[in-house]
Amino acid sequence: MSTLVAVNGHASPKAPVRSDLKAFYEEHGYVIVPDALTHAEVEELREETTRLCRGELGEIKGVFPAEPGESDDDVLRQYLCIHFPHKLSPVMKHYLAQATMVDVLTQIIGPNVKCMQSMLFIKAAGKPGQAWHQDEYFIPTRDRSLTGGWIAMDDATVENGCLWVIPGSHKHGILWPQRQHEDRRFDCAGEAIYFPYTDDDAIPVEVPAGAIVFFNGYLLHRSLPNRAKAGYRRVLVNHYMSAESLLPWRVPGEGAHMAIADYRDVELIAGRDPYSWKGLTDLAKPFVRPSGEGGCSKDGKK
Ligand SMILES: O=C(O)CCC(=O)C(=O)O
Repeated sequence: MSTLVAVNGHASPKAPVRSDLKAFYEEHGYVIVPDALTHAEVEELREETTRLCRGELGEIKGVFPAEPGESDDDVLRQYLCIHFPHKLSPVMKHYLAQATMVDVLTQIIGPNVKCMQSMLFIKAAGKPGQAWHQDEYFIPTRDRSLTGGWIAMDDATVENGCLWVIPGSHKHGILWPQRQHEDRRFDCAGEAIYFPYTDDDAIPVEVPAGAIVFFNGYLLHRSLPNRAKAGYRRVLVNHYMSAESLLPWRVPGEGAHMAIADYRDVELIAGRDPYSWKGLTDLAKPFVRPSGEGGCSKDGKK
């Protein structure tokens, strides 16, 4: 059984031993696997992050190719988060199906697992976090199997804007409404409201670089701004689901029939794809998420 330890005054469950992973995840809605990546693997991801932000791997909407003399720090500080980095980077694509990732996902989702999204957070000192939300609000699976795999590329701490979660909040199986907010601590993404918890129910998920945090698509989570004086809180977070479920998300065309709508720009990372007969489509293009530093527009897109 897992024990409770204090993290900055908050009760935070310790990483469970491997055989407890699934039970812990089902109870709390998240689980931490420390040391999932080696130092060399973390370094590889950091270097690839810099290459992506310098525009060296190809076009990303919102990224301006770096000038030859521009320092890596000056480049990295410009971007909060890049969506779909795996579409340009073979390295990021490789980590969608990293060994520990696949091992844990097949325990908590099932034998057949697909990935539909990656997001690369750079989050330099001073950059905002993301308000309370549930990932299934944005990415609807039909069987509630959505799972985030959050790979820490730096030690994530309360000071530099680690993830915060409300343990057990996934169990309601309810998608809470969202509204636009004007809270400058957070980026332009919406904020969940009307859920039966307060900030006091949340715990910080402080993890060392190389850890992976797995979390359920119905779990309420957020991150606060990076309040460190310097440095980054870099994370590659990928989203996964069972390959048995259709994915009515980003489906092109007016009047798509939602009962059979199925986004097919996915990567199978374990097992088999029961819908392989449909083939795959290359739809997603990498883009920079609005940080909200200059304010957000009404549609949340700045
Ligand atoms: O890491 C963060 O700052 C936010 C990540 C997040 O909310 C998510 O992956 O859904």
